[in-house]
Amino acid sequence: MKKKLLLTGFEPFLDFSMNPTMKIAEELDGAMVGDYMITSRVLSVDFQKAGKQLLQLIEETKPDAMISLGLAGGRFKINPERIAVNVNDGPADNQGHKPDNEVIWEEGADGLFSTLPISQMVQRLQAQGLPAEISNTAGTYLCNHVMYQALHYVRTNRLRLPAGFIHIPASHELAIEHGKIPSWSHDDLKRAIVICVETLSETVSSS
Ligand code: PCA
Repeated sequence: MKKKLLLTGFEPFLDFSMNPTMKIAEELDGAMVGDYMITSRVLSVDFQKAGKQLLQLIEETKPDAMISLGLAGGRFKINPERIAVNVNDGPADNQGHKPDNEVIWEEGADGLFSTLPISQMVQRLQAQGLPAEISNTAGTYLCNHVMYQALHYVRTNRLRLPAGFIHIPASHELAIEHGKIPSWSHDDLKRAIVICVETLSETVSSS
């Protein structure tokens, strides 16, 4: 059965002159992976905008599943995230806003768990030769923000769709410019995301 998957990436931010998640999102837009037709978009690194952009995309595309991607410059593995927390904190975003321990949703839960099959994703990635590990923190910056917004929307609207977040390492291209972070080839990063979507497709259709 053909279903819709909303995939998001992010624009460049801080001292990262490019964002590999942006290229992956652009390249997978319109692709069919497993049972999913992928619609992908790039979100702004802007606390005022990113959540609204995502919620608008959900309402427009009415997806059956959602995966957001973010760059974790400095990490070595593909990291499906376990939990998002109800806080914005960190360096200034692309509009110069620097949140200081702000709550995302006043009445929201402190933390919300990913509803993606994160263990199965890690197992499949490792079996295909790609290093992966569940991460227990998505930080408190834009990636955590977008993950929290998606899961809060799913919960408050009582939806049953799988949703969550995957952090990825830098690409070689970015690491050459940046100089101080580990990296993967773009093809392997993209293959990892395709494997995660295949895993989701198989897990959902067998449940
Ligand atoms: N990574 C950042 C924000 C945008 C991105 O790709 C993060 O980990 O929060």
